[in-house]
Amino acid sequence: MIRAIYPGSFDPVTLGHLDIIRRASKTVNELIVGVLNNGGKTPLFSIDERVEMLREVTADIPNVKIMSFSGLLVDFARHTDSTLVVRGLRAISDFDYELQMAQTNRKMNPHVDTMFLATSLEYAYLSSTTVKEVAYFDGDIHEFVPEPVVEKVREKMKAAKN
Ligand code: COD
Repeated sequence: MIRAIYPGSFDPVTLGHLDIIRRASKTVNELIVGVLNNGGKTPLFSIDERVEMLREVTADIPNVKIMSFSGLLVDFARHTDSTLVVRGLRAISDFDYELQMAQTNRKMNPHVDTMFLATSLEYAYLSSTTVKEVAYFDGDIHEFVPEPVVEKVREKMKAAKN
């Protein structure tokens, strides 16, 4: 039985994240998408909104569970009895940070390993930050985020500008 965590900010969830979730869910028995509740940056969406959006767009994947977490990822792994962390790699620029994080986590909890999935080519450029920037300037984000998320981002941006 392999239970894995796919951790992130998901502010908001993008098609790149969803692609990693779908592919990872096929390689493990259970995949917990762990949404960080105490990141350094102020998120656009609250923790409840991010969890809710992820639940909506993964509702058709039976072995995926969405949870929020605070504090250290290795403690969340211990708490959920998970032995694997899944991360997506888009470009070489992701690599330094990801390697450092994987090694730090392994040092703190040797029972937790990290598995990297290479981004699908069509999403290699995509990040939550890009989505927010395009939406801020009223650009079309249909190609970037799952359909139910499009309107939610637009509404947030409208509210942020007022
Ligand atoms: N294609 C493929 N993968 C993608 C894409 C894409 N287009 N976009 C993003 N991803 C991947 C990212 O590479 C990442 O693996 C994952 O999806 C989530 O991305 P984000 O940006 O939503 O989340 P991050 O990177 O901000 O998440 C950071 C964590 C929350 C995991 C990290 O800060 C953390 O674990 N914090 C808890 C504190 C802790 O334990 N710190 C010690 C670790 S050193």
